[in-house]
Amino acid sequence: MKTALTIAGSDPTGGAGLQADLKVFRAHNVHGLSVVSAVTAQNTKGVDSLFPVDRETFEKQLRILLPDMKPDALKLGMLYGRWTIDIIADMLREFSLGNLVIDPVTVSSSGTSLVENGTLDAVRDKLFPPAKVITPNIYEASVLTGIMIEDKNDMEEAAKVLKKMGPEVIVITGGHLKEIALDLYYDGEFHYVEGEKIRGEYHGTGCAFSAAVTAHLALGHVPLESVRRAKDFVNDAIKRAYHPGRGMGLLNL
Ligand code: PXL
Repeated sequence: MKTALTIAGSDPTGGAGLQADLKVFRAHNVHGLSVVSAVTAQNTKGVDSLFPVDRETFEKQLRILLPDMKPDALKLGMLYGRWTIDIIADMLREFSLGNLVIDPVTVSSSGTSLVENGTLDAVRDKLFPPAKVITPNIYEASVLTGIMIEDKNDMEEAAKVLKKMGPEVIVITGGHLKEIALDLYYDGEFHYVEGEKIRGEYHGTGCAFSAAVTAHLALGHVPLESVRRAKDFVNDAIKRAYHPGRGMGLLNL
């Protein structure tokens, strides 16, 4: 069986974070590994608080796991603190890890900031160069590039700027842009990946999408195929979403 690793925060609702990632890996018949970067206290109404793990706890999880199991692909979700970036960059080199997917998480679906100031800059400088695919949403792409994305042209401009930062493939997800229901895929050429625009507020769509891309890369698919299949997977999970809590809906992963 292929393996995929998620380095991410814990979300007790099971809707986002490493819990969602593991479900997505399982749904693709990929064995999931998980290293926790932070623990959140949240419910379907929003994030109450977050508790980053300390440096030793973070580093030790990777240092003990990776000599034993080398993941076929890995994804980075919520990362708290610049030092986590240095540790990850070292591990990528030391264990020759490829198929790196980065979901540059900034805020929760309910609007709470999930990163410390400066973390995203460090992700951009140190982890974008070795990344295979990055999956910012429109808001995250705007923050990373300084381009206010309001239409398709802005999205393409931002993708070009992001590509210069080093990743092989840029996917800007359009879920947060009103008129456009398409995700932009850019690897030097533009492709639009279709998806229906589904109304409603769902928690964890970004996590599920990047985890599905990671699972497909682990299975050996090329990035464009991985992204197309991931999009279909997430759309299907949204259509079958449920409301187990009193707040946002959760994807049926
Ligand atoms: O969707 C971004 C995200 C990532 N990781 C964790 C989260 C959230 C959103 O709430 O809780 C742990």
